[in-house]
Amino acid sequence: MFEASVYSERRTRLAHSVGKGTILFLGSGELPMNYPDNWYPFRQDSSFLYYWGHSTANLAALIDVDEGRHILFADDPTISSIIWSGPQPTAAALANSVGADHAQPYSKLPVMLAQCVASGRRVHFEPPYRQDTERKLAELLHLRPGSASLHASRDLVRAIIAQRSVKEAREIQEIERALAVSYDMHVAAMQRARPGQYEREIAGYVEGIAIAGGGRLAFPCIFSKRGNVLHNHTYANRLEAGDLVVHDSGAASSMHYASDITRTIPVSGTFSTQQRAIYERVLRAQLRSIEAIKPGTPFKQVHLLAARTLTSGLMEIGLMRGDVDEAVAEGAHALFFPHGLGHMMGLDVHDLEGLGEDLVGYDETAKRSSQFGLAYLRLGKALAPGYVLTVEPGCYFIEALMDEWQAEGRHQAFINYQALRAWRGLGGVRIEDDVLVTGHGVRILGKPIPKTVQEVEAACAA
Ligand SMILES: [Mn+2]
Repeated sequence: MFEASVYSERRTRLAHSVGKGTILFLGSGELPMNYPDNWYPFRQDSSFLYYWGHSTANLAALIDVDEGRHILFADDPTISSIIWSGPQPTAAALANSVGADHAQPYSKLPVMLAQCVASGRRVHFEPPYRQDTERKLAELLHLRPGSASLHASRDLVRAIIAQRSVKEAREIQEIERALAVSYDMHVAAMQRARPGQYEREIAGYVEGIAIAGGGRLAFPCIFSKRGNVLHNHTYANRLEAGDLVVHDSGAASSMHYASDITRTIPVSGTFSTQQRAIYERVLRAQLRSIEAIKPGTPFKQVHLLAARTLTSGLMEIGLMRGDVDEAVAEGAHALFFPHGLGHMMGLDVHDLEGLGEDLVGYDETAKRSSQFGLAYLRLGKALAPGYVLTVEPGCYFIEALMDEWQAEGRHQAFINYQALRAWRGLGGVRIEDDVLVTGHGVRILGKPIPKTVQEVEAACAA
């Protein structure tokens, strides 16, 4: 954890932005997986982590904005919880270590909330994304079951997004700690992906590195030779010579900051001519996009630059044709690159997305498009110093999509369906790094992970 003043200063700033009323934070509880006492791995709510630090279940907290009081609700450990889970801090110690004014037993929370409501003060809370939190909110605030999201505070949501989007130096350090582990995960995967190995063997090894690094995976790993299935979470395939594997994984730091890296690995250890042709074009799109990042530039513009770079690359090898700008304006490139260029990253791998994807990624500087492909762009708005985001262009050969578009004769002016036949089965290529928007431009975070054709092949050979 950071020192106590970090949390109390963050809360003071938040209270100032929200202005008046009471801000309620509900920490996460344990969630049963298959019977009551067998739980999913615990993950604290990210705003709770940001403002109150503690990663223990069943905590809640209030900021009384009007009185300037910060109260943590927690129960002292019972003897049975100590028997099963070991020594634990008292509620007072928990409150003290995050600079709260005092601790109250959890049972006092409904009483204090009732007082706020009775005195006509607004209780601000974030929209819940878990059913248990939603139910608890409804109970505490006497809301109709299922309606808590409708009563969530826009003022609070906006204030949290504004604050958490701009990363502090200490947060960048945490993200780079996570990236140091991701470096090991990705280099190890390059060294181990060999013909005869199963995807699950590498995926399991990679997850082990994340755990050994002191955290966990920031999200379920993708390790698949069917990289053209964008969120492929199965690891059943046997790797064969000539396969191309998309490996998208990232460690979380011990303080739960995410990292999110993708590399594409040739199982043979060297790229085939076709694989290399696609790989180099995706890499060019990724490098140009990163170069274009600076404060004030809408990320939607950077996404479109990536799309144009990829499109002109695909024109070089005869898969696309016509005018690059027109092809991208019409959305023809989305056959190959149907997803967005990147997203915010922080405590959440898709940072803050629980507060509303459009509220995080869009504003008056960029509206979400409804065009196929561009519509999936999670971040479109102008970038600001302190933002951390991913840059992850890709190129995929998605059989069902190619068949559907060809049958419809879609974008025939820009796509050479005839030539495309020879590329079926290549799978996909994605290359992803995490970057920080600085005062003037951009910095790629973490130690450089092998990325050029030469670097990846050298890492595979090691
Ligand atoms: Mn990502």
